[in-house]
Amino acid sequence: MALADFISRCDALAEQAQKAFASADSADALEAVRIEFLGAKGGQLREAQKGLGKVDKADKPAAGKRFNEVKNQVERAFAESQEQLASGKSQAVDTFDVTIPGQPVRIGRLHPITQTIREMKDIMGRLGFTAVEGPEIEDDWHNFEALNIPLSHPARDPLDNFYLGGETASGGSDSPLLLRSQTSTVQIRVMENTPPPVRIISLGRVYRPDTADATHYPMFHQIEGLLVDRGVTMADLKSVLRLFCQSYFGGDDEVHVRFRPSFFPFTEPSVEVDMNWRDAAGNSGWMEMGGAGMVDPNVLRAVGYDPEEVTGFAFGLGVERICMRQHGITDIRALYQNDVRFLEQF
Ligand code: FA5
Repeated sequence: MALADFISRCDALAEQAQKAFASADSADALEAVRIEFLGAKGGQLREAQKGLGKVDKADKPAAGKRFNEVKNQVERAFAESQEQLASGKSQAVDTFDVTIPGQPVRIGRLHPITQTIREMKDIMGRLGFTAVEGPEIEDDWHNFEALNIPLSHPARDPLDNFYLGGETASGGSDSPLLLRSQTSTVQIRVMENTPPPVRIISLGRVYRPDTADATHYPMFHQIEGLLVDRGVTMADLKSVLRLFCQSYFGGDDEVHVRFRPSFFPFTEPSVEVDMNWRDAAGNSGWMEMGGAGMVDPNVLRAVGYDPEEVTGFAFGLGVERICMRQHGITDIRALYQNDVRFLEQF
C-alpha cells in the first residue's frame, strides 16, 4: 500500500471518530462509539493498524508515526467526550446553530381607547383646550349638588350610582362618596379654583351600574369640554363640536353636527349632540355622541362666577361609542375582554 493512501485513510478515520465522539449525548452512545473506533476486536483503529503491514518497508516509520498520532487524537476525543458527559454538559448545547429561526418578539401597542383619548386631546389641544384631570371618587357636592342636581333628583338614585359605603344621598347622609358617574364633576373642580376665562377638557373613567350589553358598560370613558368667558353662545358650542368631529372623523368628507333639545340639570338650554358621518362603506347616518348645553347660571353661581358677567358651554361625549364608530366595533365589551387577537388589530 502506498504511504499516501495509508495516511489519507488514517486522517479520514480521525475526522470520522472525532465527529462521532462529539455527537455522543449519553453514556450508552459514547460506549457504542468507543467500541466502533477503539474496540480491541474489529474496532476501526485496529483495522487501520492492520494496513501498516502492507505499507512498503521504507515508508513504515512514517506510516507508524502517523498512525500513532491518529490513535492519540481518537483517544483524546473519547476522553473529552467522557469528561463532558460526566460534568453534565452536553456537547450539543455548546453548538449554536445560527440558522435556527429566532423566537419572534411580540410588539405591544396602545389600547384603542388610549389611542382615541390621545387623538381627542390632540385635536382639542389645537383648538386651545387644556386637558385636566379629576378624581374618580367624588363627593356629593361635585357629582350632584354644584351641578344643580338637588337631593330629590332621580339621578342620585342608589340604583344609578356606585355609592361607596355609608348612607346614600336619598338616605340623608351629608356627604356620601361615590364613583363619579360623569366627567362634569371636573367642571366644578376647575371653576372653583380658576377665575374665568376657562377653556378645558377632561377625559377619564366614569362608573354607572348599567348592565353590560353591546353599547353599555358599567365603566366607560367620557370627554368633557368646558368654555366659560364673556359672550360665549350656543353658536360657539356648535362650531367647536363641528371642528372636533371634522378633525376626528372627517378626512375629506364634510361632517355635520345637529342638536336635539334635551335636559341636563347643569345646562340650560341642553341638547343631545348628533353627528353625520359617512363610514368607509359609504353608509351615512346620524350618530349620537353625547350631551351639551350652556352652563346653567345656578352652576356658575355655585362656583362663585357671576352669570351676568360670563357665560359658558359644556359638553360630555362617550369615548367608547366614538371609538367603536371609528373602527366599526359592534360590541363595547370587546374593548374590555383583553383578547390580544382583537386588540392587535388597532
Ligand atoms: C352625561 O353624562 C352628561 N354629563 C353630558 C353633558 C356634559 C351634558 C356637559 C351637558 C353638558 P349622558 O348620561 O347622556 O350625559 O352620557 C354621555 C354619553 O356617555 C352618552 O351619549 C354615551 O355616549 C355615553 N354613555 C352613557 N352611558 C354609557 C355606558 N353605560 N356605556 C358606555 N357609554 C355610555
